[in-house]
Amino acid sequence: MVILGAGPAGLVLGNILLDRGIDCVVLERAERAHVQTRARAGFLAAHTVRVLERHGLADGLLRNGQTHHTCEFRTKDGRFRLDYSGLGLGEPHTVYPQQALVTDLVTRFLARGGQLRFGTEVLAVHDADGERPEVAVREADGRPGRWRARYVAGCDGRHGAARHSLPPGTTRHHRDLGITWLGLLADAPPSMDAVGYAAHDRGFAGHMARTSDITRYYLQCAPGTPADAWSEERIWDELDLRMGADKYGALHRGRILQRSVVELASDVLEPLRHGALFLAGDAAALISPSAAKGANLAVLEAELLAHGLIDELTTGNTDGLDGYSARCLTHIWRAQEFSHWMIRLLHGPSGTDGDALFHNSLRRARLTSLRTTRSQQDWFAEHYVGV
Ligand code: RFL
Repeated sequence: MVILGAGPAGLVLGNILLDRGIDCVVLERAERAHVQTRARAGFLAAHTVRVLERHGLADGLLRNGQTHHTCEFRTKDGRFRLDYSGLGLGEPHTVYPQQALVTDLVTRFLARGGQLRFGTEVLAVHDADGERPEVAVREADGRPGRWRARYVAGCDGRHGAARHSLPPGTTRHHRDLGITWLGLLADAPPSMDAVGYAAHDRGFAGHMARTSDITRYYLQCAPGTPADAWSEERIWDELDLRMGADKYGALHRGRILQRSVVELASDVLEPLRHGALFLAGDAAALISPSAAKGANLAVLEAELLAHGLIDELTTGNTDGLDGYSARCLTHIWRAQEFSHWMIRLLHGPSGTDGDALFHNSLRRARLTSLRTTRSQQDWFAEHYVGV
């Protein structure tokens, strides 16, 4: 088995397979230090934690993760909180930085004797419909190489080689939302004990804890804004303004450790299987980070794929592999639907023309329903923490 990519999807898959004695190699373009420090997600659903626990991969997050169960919405009408762990499914999030999870998964995979080739760039997957597909790579020393296996798992993310190796006939559902965020990682403790969503006339602002010292913030900016366009002072002033710091307390400021431009987009491929090539995680579907679903879907899909492969390789039962694509796509589309609902809730057109006024009044009505209607709150909580 060849697995492309050492992100959450590839590493969860690799660990589960290795644990069941299935020979696999993980090919990763980046160096180990890079994958173990790449800050991205942080909010893990209870289902994700259960999957990781089931396979002995949750020690670090159970030891160092923090439970989170409240989110707060701020608008010019005021603010309100939802304790989502007391609503819907009754489940909290576990906050554990993705780079810490990836570090745990790498360590565990290597400790189990797994082969993990860092610095190995996959160029293409050939002959996916054949008996032994071929994976063409550029090895760490720059020389060309190739791997052959019974199955190949494309877990190499949104810009990976698996997506570019698909046969004609693959359907791509794509939506560019025309919304841009600055994704910021601040060397500052969280400023509130909740996820904060500010729907402001000047644009969206978000606050998400990562650790007791590090906080992720998002700031909507004009499309095309370069990551370094805003000074740190301007970033903090704008966050204060949109988060209503004058009414609700100033944000804890600190150095901006990392910044990236996040273009909100959705991209789903269908089907997720082409012969012996399977897609999982961001390689299968890209989802905007507004509802914190990407890493959770990646883990869910990795487990489904692992079970399908184990069944096929140990008993010859192909039901899991045959149903893999359809099962994943059901989860993916439900997550996409919720993510789009969140996007429409948190972003609106600027200006005062009739269309902008109409859309923004709808958003206000949606927020009022969420603030006042128990059934709406249950629906929100179920989708917010569910995958
Ligand atoms: P990854 O993590 O991108 O890993 C893919 C790996 O493949 C490697 N690779 C290659 N290797 C060999 N050859 C090639 N040609 C290769 N091309 C790529 C890459 O180096 C990499 O190591 O994909 P995976 O495993 O599918 O995991 C997906 C998640 O990383 C992603 O969905 C989340 O980070 C999304 N996301 C969030 N998800 C959540 O569930 N909760 C969150 O709070 C959350 N916050 C976020 C996020 C994503 C963000 N970015 C990237 C926009 C916040 C941000 C800022």
